[in-house]
Amino acid sequence: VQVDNSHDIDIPPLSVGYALYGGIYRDVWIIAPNTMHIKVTDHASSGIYIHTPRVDSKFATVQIRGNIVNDSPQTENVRLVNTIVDRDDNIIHRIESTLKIDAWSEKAFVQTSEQIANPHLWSPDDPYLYTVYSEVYQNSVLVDGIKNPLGFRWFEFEPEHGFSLNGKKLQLRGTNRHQDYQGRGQALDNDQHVTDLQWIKEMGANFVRLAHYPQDPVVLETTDRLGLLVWEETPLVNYMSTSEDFLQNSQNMVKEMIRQHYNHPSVIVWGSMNEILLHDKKGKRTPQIDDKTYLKQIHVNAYYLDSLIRAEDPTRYTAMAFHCSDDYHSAGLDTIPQIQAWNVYFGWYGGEVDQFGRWLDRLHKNNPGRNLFISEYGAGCDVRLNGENAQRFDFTGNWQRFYHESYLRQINERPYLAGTAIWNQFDFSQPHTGGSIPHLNQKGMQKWDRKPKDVYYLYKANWNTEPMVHIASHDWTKRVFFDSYNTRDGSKELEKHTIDVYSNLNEIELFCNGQSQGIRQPDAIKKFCWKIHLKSGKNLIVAKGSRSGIEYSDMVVLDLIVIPAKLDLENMERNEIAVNVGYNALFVDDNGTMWLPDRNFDEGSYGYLNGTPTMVNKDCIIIHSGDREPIYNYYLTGVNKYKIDVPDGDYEVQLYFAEPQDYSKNERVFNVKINAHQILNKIDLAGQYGYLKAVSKCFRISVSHGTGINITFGRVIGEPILNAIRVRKI
Ligand code: GCB
Repeated sequence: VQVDNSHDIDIPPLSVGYALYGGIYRDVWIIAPNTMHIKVTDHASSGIYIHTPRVDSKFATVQIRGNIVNDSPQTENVRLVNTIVDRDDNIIHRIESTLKIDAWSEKAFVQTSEQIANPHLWSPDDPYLYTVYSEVYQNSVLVDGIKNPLGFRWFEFEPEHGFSLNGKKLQLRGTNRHQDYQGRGQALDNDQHVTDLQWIKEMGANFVRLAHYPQDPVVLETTDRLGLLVWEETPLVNYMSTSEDFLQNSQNMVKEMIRQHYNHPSVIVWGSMNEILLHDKKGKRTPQIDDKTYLKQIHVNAYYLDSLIRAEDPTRYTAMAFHCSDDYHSAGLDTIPQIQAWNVYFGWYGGEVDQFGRWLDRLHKNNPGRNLFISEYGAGCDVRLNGENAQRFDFTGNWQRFYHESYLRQINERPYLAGTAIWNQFDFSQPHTGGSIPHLNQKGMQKWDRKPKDVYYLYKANWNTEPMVHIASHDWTKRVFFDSYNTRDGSKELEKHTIDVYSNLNEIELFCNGQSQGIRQPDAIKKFCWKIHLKSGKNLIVAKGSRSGIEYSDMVVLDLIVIPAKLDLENMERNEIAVNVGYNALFVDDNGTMWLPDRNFDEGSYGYLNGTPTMVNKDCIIIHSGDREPIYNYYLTGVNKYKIDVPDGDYEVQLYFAEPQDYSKNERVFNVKINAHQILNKIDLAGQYGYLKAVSKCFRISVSHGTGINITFGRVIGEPILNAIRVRKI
């Protein structure tokens, strides 16, 4: 068996935002059937299609379709037996028929059961599965057989009231899943697929979107078994080719997906494309597509694919996921699928988090009679970054939590919404993306190695009813406190630190170093908040609550690093201070170096006297940054003076730079002085080192007469910049 994944303009996907590793990474089976067998060549399906023409809580009927193939030179008679058994292997119903099949040919069959009384319904809370054994007998000898899952359930999407399952409203609370694992790429073991879905179930989700491609058979087996409703989709992402071959390949993918996974009761939605208007027909990312001919062809293709899904499987719903662009409306794509779904990132790529609800209400108002769904929302988080003053796109855990807390509130307030899906359950590899860890999409609830981030427990507290308590600071164990805050107003009162707890208990008591910090009740999203004092060094934080007389608790040790009002590096870890210039949060790198947040200069401490904190373009990847990408992601631009008030003595000063603009020689040139010494003369980062190259320069200096370290920047051409600084006492 060979595969070839070279780029082909006629095969989707043409462009994606995730790693497509290629190769054979799933199980490959060689099937050697008897001459009389259930058809094995129908788009790799099981050859048997099961559905339930009628289901309610009292009765159900089952219809079983398929084809039997006679690969022999004689006409043969066969007996076809379909047996439905319950979870305990009790036979519930048996349907038998005989078929006469000509030599070298196949015969289609349809069997319909009688009414089955009191079917045990399938649902996320009670994913009860029956099994259908399909057997072919020739002269009473069993010659072929296969088993398929069967679940009794019915469901509906309704524009004003959302989704209902088995006659009851059910808000679809979901997430998205990519099959990508640290160190494995896409070549996951079955166990890893199963564990992924267990994590999702444990979080309390009842829905998963398998974005952006059909997934391993074990994934669907597991969603059936665990009770996770599924949206599966074909990989038409970002743009399309308008050729006839492309359409045919896309249609073939639709058939393969539906026929292979038709029998899984967990599947409720088939998607055919994702953000198909993100790029123009040449594959260039564009804010808007004006090409009318191209859009017209896309419309035709979208219509064909959606109609094909409806024809292949009228029992499920069709969907398409769009990005926030009016192009979908002007191209008429938004009215094609039965579910109009949107990928929404207000508060991440741009805008404010609370725009989400307002935007959604407008969409709802302008689309009466349409089923609306949020197929993606998310924010990136690198657990090495944290701080009280989180900002959009800073990759801190705090911003990711703030973003999801706000979205969850807004979602809960909109019952017309059928459902939502977090982007993404797990961090995943994404070539060419920037951010604090390049090539990694960090919007996961869990890291690439599956370790849950604090935000995972926000959803668990809200969606899983099993009692739990989580202090939302397991990823934020190092806190920074500037002692200068005390001296400013003369008080010795330490700044207070935020402690948030996610829990589904009615009340929680928090303890810091054995002392109660008070009992709190939850807000609407099951969050409990405290502002407390921490002492310098280690602090034991315990949160406790109870339900039905049983106590539940969580604990974490927080390490408070106090930056003295008067800097004296001899009192600091490793005798050094490192500052992530232009950045708002703390970054602890793999060597344990703590890159402090930047600040305006305070007498006796450190900081900038001027300059503007700036972020590099989100797609930029810094070359030679090692594990220290975060120190190059932000910088001060237009800086003239940076000051670090250390006592007299000898110091090693290291300055870090990376040219953030695609400049060539002589577009940004500056001088740098430390105290009276010119240490860099006409440095030209782009000209000497190149665009986005990590550069660091180290100097030894002596400080005397109480001047501290004064770094001054002299502009020759353009604005001087600085990315980070590290000072060590020697
Ligand atoms: C999207 C895409 C998804 C990306 C995600 C992101 O809208 O559908 O494939 O990974 O945004 O993280 O930007």
